[in-house]
Order: sequence, then C-alpha cells, then structure tokens
Amino acid sequence: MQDTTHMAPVTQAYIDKEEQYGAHNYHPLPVVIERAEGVFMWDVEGKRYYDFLSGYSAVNQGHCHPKIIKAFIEQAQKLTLTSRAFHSNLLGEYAEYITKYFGYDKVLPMNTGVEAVETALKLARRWAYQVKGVPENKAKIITVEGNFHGRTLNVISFSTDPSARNDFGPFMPGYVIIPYNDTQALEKALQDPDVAGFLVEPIQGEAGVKVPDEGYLAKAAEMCRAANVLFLADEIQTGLARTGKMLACDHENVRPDILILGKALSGGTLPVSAVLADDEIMMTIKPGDHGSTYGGNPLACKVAIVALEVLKEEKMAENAATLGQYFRDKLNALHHPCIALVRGKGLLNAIVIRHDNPDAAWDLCLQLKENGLLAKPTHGDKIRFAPPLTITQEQIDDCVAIIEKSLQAL
Ligand code: IF1
Repeated sequence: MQDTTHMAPVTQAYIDKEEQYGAHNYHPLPVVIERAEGVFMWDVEGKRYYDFLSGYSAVNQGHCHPKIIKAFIEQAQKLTLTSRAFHSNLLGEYAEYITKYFGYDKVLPMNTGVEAVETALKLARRWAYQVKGVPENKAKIITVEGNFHGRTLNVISFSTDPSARNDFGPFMPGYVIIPYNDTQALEKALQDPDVAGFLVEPIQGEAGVKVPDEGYLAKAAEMCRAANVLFLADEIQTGLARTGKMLACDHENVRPDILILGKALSGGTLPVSAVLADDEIMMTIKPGDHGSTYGGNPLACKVAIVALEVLKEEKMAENAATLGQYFRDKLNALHHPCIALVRGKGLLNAIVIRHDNPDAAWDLCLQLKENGLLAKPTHGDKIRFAPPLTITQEQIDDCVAIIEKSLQAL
C-alpha cells in the first residue's frame, strides 16, 4: 500500500535504518514510538497518541504500569535467570499464585504465546496416548477456520490464511479444520475416536474480532466433554480482562481443560506465557519431556504476579465491560456510512469499513494517526480498536471524536 503522507526527516531516518537492516516481515504504520505510559504513546517528534492496539493486547494494564515496572527493576537487579536446572525462590510462589488465580492444579510456564500453544498441543497429544488410549501417532486436534495461534511451522500447519502458509511447507499432519461458530460441524468431527482436543479462540482476534454466537463456547465444551476430548482455550489475546471478564470463557462459565495465556501476563514488559491444566493432563509430562531456557524465569515470575494483581486491584475487567459497551454505543450512534459494522466484547472491538477504496482501512488509520490515535487494520477492511483497560470514559469520548473527525476525511 502506498503511504500518502510525507514523514518528517527525523521519523524517516528511523524508518530508513530499520528498513535497511531489519527483515521486512511487517508493514508498520509510518510512526516511530520512543516513549509510552498508560494509554499514551509519544513519537520521536514528541507527538502524543492514544494507543488503540495495546501491543496486540499485551499491555492491558497500560504501558509501563508503575507497579509492574517497579517489580521488574527490583527483580532485574537481583536475579533474572537460573534455568530450570536449578530451583529459584520465585517459581513455586508464582505457580501457586497463578494456579489459584485461575483454579487449576498446575501451570507449565513458557515465554511467547505460540510456545504456550505448542505446549498445549503436546499436552493434548500426550494425554490422548497415555490417558485416553489413542493409538500411537494417530492423535488428531480439531481447529477452526480463521484461527490464529502463532507463527511456528506446526501452528501454521492448521492456519487457513494463505499468507501465513504459502511457501512454508511441508506441514504437520493430525489437524482437522472445521468452520468457526458451528457446533454441528464440531459434533461431526468429534465422532472420530482419535481426537485428542479442540483448540479454539473464544473470540477470533486476527480474523477481525469475530465473536461467536452466544452459547457456542458452552455447547462446544459440553460436546467435547461428552466425547472425552480436551477443550483447549487460546486466551492469549482474549484473556486477562480484555473482553470484560478475567477470561473470555467466563462469559459462558466454560472451564477449559487446558487454558493458554500470554501477552498481558507480563503487562507488556517481557514475553511470559503459561499453560494451565489439572494433574490428569499435566502429570503426563515427566522430567525432561518438555521445557525452555527462559520458561519460568524468576524475572517473569515476579512480573507476572504483579501483572495479575493489578488486573484485579484496578478492576480492569469491570472497566473493560463498562467502557467497551459505551465505546460501541458511541460508534454506532455516529451512524457513519463508512462504518458497516461495530463488533466486539469488552475493550476488544473492531469496525468493518464500508468503502469502494480497497485501501480505505489503511487510509483511515493514517488519518487517525494524524489526529492522535494509533490503530491498525486487520485483514483488509477491519480496524481493531483495543486500548489499554485503564482508559477512562473521558478518554473514550476524546477518541470517538478523533475517529469521527478522521472518518470525515475519508
Ligand atoms: C504477529 C493479533 C495476530 C494470538 C493468539 C497466539 C498468539 C497470538 C490468539 C501467538 C499472537 C499477535 C502476533 C503478531 C500479531 C498479533 C496478532 F491477533 F494479536 F493481532 F497475529 F493475530 N494466540 N498475536 O493473537 O503469540 O507467539 O506472538 O506471543 O505475529 O504478527 P506470540
């Protein structure tokens, strides 16, 4: 897409250097950020923006949350990594804290989201062979169209997005792909006795914030239980208060057999992810069967405890629920011809742009940037709006005014 804006020299210099020496695996908005705090980011020219992407939901607690940063600095000056070859004084404390926080027997700590997804898939297969009794190498995982779970070769093996798969083959077998939000398709797929698990995002983030029908998750979980198949919830983006509940599954009182967390688990400071499950599943992993250099490192443990604490202390799920509804109502009240649809839950929202210009969503994001709000299109005609959960009603009003002003310029 051609950028129509001419960047100031200081910004352009940063962009040029990145282009020269960095892989071109992204197409960022032409803005160079050098500082952030709470809901705000400042670029190298000192201009302030509202952050409506929140690091893809990794900074739910707001940028550089003072309590999280304080814990980070104190721990970083003491002990950052022991590896799992030795115990640390923090892993037990963290494991107890997070398992009690979400109500599971055990946690397997990892780093990035996709590592947690890979871990969950390995756990489901291991459980299928050792507990369910699926024949060796026959375990299958059911997944859905439009899924996004990360970028490793195994995970893109079941992606339905050509740009995520093209020229990366060959792919991992053992995945069955069914339509999202379709319990009849799930019912059929569950008839296969070799199915180990069903992996699903409670709301599909990358697909453009696709919210399934009310009751879909509960029905799916019930059908999995009846078929002795594990329900794996990828809450890496929807979890940790983003959708107005601590977990998106909480909206339907669904308790996943395997819960996958990431992103905001560290409040945007370093990669921290986690897989939670009960002993029947988790204890199929024996010493040496799985691990990672940084998984469960003391710095991550300390930061994750505080990142989880502040979600509750500052009632971020409640704020997301209230202000998310307020935000959607105000967008709908614009009755703007370019807004075909507003959808989302809590503060995970998106608009679908209606415009004959195929680059309309991108152009709108450039206008929003000019007017002091940063957001990014996903899959062409959708723009995700996901500010930190610390945002206030006054700031939402300010941002809706920016969105309205920017739409006029389309
Ligand atoms: C990119 C968006 C994409 C995720 C869910 C696992 C992962 C993600 C539900 C993997 C990561 C990030 C990755 C980033 C853009 C962003 C993203 F939906 F959040 F916008 F791609 F879909 N499950 N999502 O959303 O976690 O390994 O990245 O820590 O890859 O471009 P990760």
